[in-house]
Amino acid sequence: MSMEKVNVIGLGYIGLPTALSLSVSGNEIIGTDYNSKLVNNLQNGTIDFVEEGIKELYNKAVENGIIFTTEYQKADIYLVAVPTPYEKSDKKVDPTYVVNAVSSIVSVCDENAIIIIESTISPGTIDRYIRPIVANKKINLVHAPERIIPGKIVEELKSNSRTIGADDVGVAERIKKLYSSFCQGNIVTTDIRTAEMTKVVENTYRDINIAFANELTKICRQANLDVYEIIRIANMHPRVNILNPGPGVGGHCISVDPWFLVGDYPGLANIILAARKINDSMPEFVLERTYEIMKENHIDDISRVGFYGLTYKENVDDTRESPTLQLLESMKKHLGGGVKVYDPYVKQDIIDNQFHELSGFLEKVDIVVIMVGHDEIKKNKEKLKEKIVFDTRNCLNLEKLYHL
Ligand code: SAJ
Repeated sequence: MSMEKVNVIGLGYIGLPTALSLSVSGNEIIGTDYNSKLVNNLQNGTIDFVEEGIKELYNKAVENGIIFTTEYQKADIYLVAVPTPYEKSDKKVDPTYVVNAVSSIVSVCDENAIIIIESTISPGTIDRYIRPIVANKKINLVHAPERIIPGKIVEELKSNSRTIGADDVGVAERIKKLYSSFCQGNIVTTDIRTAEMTKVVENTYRDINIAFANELTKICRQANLDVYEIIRIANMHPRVNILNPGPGVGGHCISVDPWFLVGDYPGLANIILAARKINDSMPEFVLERTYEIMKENHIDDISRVGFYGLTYKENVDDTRESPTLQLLESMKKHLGGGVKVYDPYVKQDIIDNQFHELSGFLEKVDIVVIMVGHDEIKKNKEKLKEKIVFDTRNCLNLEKLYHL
């Protein structure tokens, strides 16, 4: 196996596990991040996020000599995994971090270096923003978007198949070899624009399919039918696979990437836009349904309503764009507030009336709205026996439950 010297830029939830995996499989790895606190923590053995198996991977990588620093280093290959935020107002990708990373790389690297962009970017970003930076140098560009799912990152890094887009076939083959040092899935090589588009298409596909399940939920509510029973039966058809309805779509991928297509192809991206709107309407739907349940049970004190879960999905600590935060935002718009909220994964106070302990939270409320199906609540479901429970995730098997 050929060993490569790689400088990984951005040590977040994609960059760090990728750097560790590359190091464990025998490559010479320098991990760079401009956040000196994060780098300091990594130098001292502390990882800033929760992921199964990451600590073991970290320990092995340290044994293999991985280095963490705030500086860009001379290397043969650079792997950029910095965030790509999007502008809330116009839903366009903000490539500033990627652009800055590539500019910094260009100032330290030699000719013939390879720069891999792993960050999700909107289709066309490399042509528009990255090529101009490297234009005068002999530098090879690659786009190798990731597919790992938070909660199963370490496992999926190994087993997922992946895409490598490059201008040059030789470069693509070399990078394929690099990834196959830890990745056992199929590695497909293609051109850069195709790789960019494929990544965004994958997340858009999922958004549309979740939106379908959510729209069915609204229809079934009006028709007074059980959506879960309908999905269960429909999915017995060999070519039907409907996803799970829920309180909305959060996270930094599925709720963001489809907007890139809407922004760049207005008028063409119709089903994509409709899906986005349906998924974004779900927190409000949860609120309306909560209000109905309050009325039905003659409860009019909003402070007796508790929302369980603040993260965007189960068993992770990431709250970005989470349905619960969207819901609280929408309550604020209507001058409402006062509900109680608890999440076992969110240790800091990020909102009003936030609890940090399950029993204390349950004591203070009569209605519990399950927004996230963390294992914690599944294990403690007997504690909900005396409560009115609205399970938006259909994750609890209790005798009396309200559903979406
Ligand atoms: N959700 C539902 N119903 C479902 C499935 C999910 O309501 O049936 C909700 C979740 O609760 C969550 C949101 O959708 O709020 C997104 O969660 P997710 O677990 O489906 O996906 P992410 O955002 O954590 O990760 C996605 C993955 N992409 C796809 O599955 C196509 C992952 O593989 C990507 O690497 C990641 O985006 C990314 O970084 O792009």
